[in-house]
Amino acid sequence: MRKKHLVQAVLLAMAVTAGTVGGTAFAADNGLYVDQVGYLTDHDKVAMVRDTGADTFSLVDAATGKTVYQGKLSAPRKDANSEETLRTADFTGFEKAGKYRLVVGGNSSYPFAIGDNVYASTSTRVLRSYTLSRSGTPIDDSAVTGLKLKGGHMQDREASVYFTDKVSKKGDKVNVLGGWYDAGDYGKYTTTGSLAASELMLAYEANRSRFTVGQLQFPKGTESAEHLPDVLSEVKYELNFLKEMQRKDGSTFHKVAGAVWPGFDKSPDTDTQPRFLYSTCTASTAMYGASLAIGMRVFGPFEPAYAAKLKADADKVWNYLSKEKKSIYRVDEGQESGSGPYNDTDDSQERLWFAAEMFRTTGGAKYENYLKAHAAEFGQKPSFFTWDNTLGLAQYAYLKADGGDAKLKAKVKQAFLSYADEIAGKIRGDGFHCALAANEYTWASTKNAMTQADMLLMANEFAPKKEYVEGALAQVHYMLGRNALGKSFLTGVGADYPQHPHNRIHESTGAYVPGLLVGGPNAVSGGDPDQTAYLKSKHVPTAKSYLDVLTSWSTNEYAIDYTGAAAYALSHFAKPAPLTSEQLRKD
Ligand SMILES: [Ca+2]
Repeated sequence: MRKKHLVQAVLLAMAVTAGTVGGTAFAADNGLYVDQVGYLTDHDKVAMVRDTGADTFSLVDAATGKTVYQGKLSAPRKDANSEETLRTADFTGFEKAGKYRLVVGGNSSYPFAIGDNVYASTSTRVLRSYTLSRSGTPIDDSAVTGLKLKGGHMQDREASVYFTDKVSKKGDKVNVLGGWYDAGDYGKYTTTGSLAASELMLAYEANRSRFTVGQLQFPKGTESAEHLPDVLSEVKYELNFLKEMQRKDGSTFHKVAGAVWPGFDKSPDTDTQPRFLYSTCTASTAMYGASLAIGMRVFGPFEPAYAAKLKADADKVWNYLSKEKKSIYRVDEGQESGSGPYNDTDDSQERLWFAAEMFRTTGGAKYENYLKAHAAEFGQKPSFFTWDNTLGLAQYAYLKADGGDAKLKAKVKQAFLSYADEIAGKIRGDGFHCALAANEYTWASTKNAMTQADMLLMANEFAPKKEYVEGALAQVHYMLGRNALGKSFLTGVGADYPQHPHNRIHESTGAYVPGLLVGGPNAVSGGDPDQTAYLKSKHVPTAKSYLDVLTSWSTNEYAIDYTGAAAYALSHFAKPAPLTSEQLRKD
């Protein structure tokens, strides 16, 4: 969503829609679309096939080529968003664990696994990507990715406030060291930082058994606590940074970044430009409050004193927002010259989220009173949650809370489930079983799909339905290559994954960080110059509006909140497993 500016003339003259990767002899787009990681036993197992008239398929053992299963393809169906005519190959009945390829006519798919835990390394790589995005600390991941940093943006110890108001003075120095880099740039934002930390904590809360100590194989010297599941050590690193962003009155700074976009040759170590604290925003402050409320619950059993500190900061947020009732998004000239705006000028959904999380955590009447006072908005059908609209998360928190007003709960539940059923309907109607409607192929479309997966899994907690779980898993398949491009949108995962993600750490260090979710197809012209030119150059089907080029930040950049949406869904389907460095590197 952030508007980025092209600062470097690194225009790659490549217009790659389906690159060939990994030395495989199999064409990237031969019309066979599989999840390039694999399929789970006891779940639907479906691949899509471009219609060529063939009406049978087989599965062959990837090592021996021996046929292990044969079946009939479905009748052909036209798919609107990809403009392909597709058949489905359904091998749900084949449950033998192993590595296979799909064969139709003379064509053979990428290999994929069938098993009861095929996403273990994918899920771990996704979680590890946060560790490798840490700012303000040395990183030595020579055992896995080779990423080595002395410590990025150590100047954040003395970031300068960019504006003057009642609380801060322009030029004040504040220590905001640490936290995660947001995306392909080196900004750190309260908005997405709070959301991503929350996504990981909610994933932990929903599936605690999926998170263990030692799971992330932290790089040498990484700050972590042995009594915490690794994911909570990772989240704590971000919460400790967000705490530094909170001001005396309970509000937060909106972001810390440089005044110019760093070049692609700048690593976190060598981008030594001064950094500034820009803006304050009630929506991002409320999101910070929500992350504190969740933190109180998940850290409480391990570290009661830490949870109490989170509570004290959450109280400060509550008091601030109680006094400051208007939605504030402060704008000073020049604040967007080297970072994205994340401009949310309607904080109503974020205030609801904060209140609902506080009610879930504490049961305090004042929090529910806030929800009741805003019942009309709170009871609306949500959309998939985003950094600028967290209504869905607010509703989920309230529905998970003990007690509460039966009437309001029924209304909220009905709203949430009506949206879940709408998602399920879209999946049934899509040729690739993707949840995205045509108008949802926007900037960060893969995140839009994964967030809908998350909301199906959330709905499944109140109203268990096989269709919700299989619909969520279908979005994992979409993300990992079962899509019109035959492309995995998760870096380093699958057979054909992004080769040139918009990522300054990659470009400046030569290391490749796996497990980052890139934005994917964006059919809305104007996202970035490459994407705009591509869409103008010829007719591009909606579901194929993607470029694997460095400078297409509106299709090929990752962000911590995109990856968080993927982490949530994957943690439902993946169990921890002992993994080698090789398994954590790349497929
Ligand atoms: Ca909002």
